[in-house]
Amino acid sequence: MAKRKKLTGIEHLENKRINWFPGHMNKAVKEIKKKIKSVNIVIEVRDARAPLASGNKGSYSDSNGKPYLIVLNKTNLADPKATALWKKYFTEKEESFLFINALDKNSIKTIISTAHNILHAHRLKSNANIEKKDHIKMMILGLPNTGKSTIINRLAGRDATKAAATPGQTKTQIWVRADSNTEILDTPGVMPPRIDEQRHAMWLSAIHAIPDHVVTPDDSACFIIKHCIKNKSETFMKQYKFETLPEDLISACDHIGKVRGCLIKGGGYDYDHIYKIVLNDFRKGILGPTSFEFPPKS
Ligand SMILES: Nc1nc2c(ncn2[C@@H]2O[C@H](COP(=O)(O)OP(=O)(O)OP(=O)(O)O)[C@@H](O)[C@H]2O)c(=O)[nH]1
Ligand SMILES: [Mg+2]
Repeated sequence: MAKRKKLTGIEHLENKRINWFPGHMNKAVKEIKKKIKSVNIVIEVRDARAPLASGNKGSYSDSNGKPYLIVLNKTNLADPKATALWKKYFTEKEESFLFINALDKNSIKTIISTAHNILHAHRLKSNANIEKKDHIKMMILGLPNTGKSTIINRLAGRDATKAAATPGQTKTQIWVRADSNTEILDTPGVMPPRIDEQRHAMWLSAIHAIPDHVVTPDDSACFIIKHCIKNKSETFMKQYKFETLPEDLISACDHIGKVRGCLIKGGGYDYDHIYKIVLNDFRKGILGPTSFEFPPKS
């Protein structure tokens, strides 16, 4: 039997150091730490496709004992099997968590009631007779593009804070009244100061928490294609009309170029165009629900 060809073209990524922590994030962290004292509960929004890699709890360690709720957003883009495992994981870790899809009305409703319940349980620890607090102030924080502002707008029922598909939309903190009893502070997305594992950087780039210019669209798109091939993704094959699973990255790119008509004058394929198509399709969920990260075994 012929030996299977090795995927070529992106091995260099294994050794590539990717970090993105521009100056404004440093400022954002300082402002978060200042304001955290005046809120009742902190909500950290993560991406359900990478529940630990898209977390940044360590950067806000000054949240000194504030009730903390982890909201894992974009479940509609994540692999449901992985999400089920993650639910078990967070339950075992005794973390307060919610898996949601901010674009779904029913899913979003649970955030405010859960936050009220967590806060009440927290207050009961210091006073068993304390009454439930009517009016609460919540702070929403997390990595860029995880859906913080979208969640706030959906909870408020209006476009109170800017939300869009590229990371770094929210530049300054903004208070939004979601209902008569709930005020929410939107904050700019903040990356962890260091990304130790470079595959995490690739995941964060694929889900667009890191802007394309940092990792480059070429590397991100190639990473996604390689991931789809490795996982024998049928949705990927169907989307780009592959009859059999491509053997390597280059033949996969050429095939996508052919079926999508990404040709350049004089022959050959327009790879920039191919990468753009793959990135857009992946981020819209067209290449199927994908989870990059699974709970650690131990
Ligand atoms: N598919 C899907 N898309 C979502 C969901 N939540 C948010 N989005 C999209 O994700 C993109 C980013 O949303 P934002 O709300 O601006 O994200 P953010 O966390 O405020 O981003 P920064 O302000 O840059 O830190 C937008 O295009 C939203 O429509 C979700 O649950 N599912
Ligand atoms: Mg925002």
